Amino acid sequence: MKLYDYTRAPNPRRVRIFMAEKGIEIPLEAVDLGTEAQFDEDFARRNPFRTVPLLELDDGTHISESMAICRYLEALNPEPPLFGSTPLEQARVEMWSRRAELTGLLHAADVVRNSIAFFADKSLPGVQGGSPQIEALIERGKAGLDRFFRAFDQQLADNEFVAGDHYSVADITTQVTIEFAGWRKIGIPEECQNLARWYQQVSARPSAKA
Ligand SMILES: N[C@@H](CCC(=O)N[C@@H](CS)C(=O)NCC(=O)O)C(=O)O
Repeated sequence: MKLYDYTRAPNPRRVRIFMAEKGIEIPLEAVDLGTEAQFDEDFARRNPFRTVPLLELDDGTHISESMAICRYLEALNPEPPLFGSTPLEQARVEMWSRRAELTGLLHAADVVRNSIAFFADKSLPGVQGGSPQIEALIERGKAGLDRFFRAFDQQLADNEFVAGDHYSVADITTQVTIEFAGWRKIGIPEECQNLARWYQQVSARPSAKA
């Protein structure tokens, strides 16, 4: 097995944190997004969506999409369960995981990809040129992130972790979203003390170094 990775990018980091939490080691191969290596023919053949992370199995099968990779690894290494144990826990993890991705990570991506010069004309991941930046998405992304911070802060007022009593993939996506928003100096609002407490806690886990 091999994981195509790029250290600075948020999505591969989700998988590396997941692996660290499970104690799984998989050889990493860097795909340098800085030099647009994702568009090289060799990589594009492996993943026509031209994004990382990408998991390559020993028989040549490829799995992309961070959460699909994590689900595969969870099935092979069930302990500790990071997608929930009981049916209710699993539903809660899925709910908060999707909320983190749809109302957090994607807004952070809108802000970053529509404001940094490096992404001019490639504001969409995996698309080489022809996707110009849209300024209005920066403001919409910031407003979305503000709602995300406040909603997750409220959830964390009564819960130790994002999906309830146990650490899960929902925590991983939330953590990476906060880091990604930080690229544009957007931080947790002062009044979101529960979120700040939780962020400090997950950042102190050994997996945060992944
Ligand atoms: N939904 C995908 C998103 C993958 C993605 O967008 N990856 C980024 C790095 S964080 C990428 O490969 N970007 C390629 C590009 O910028 O062209 C996942 O969860 O894996």
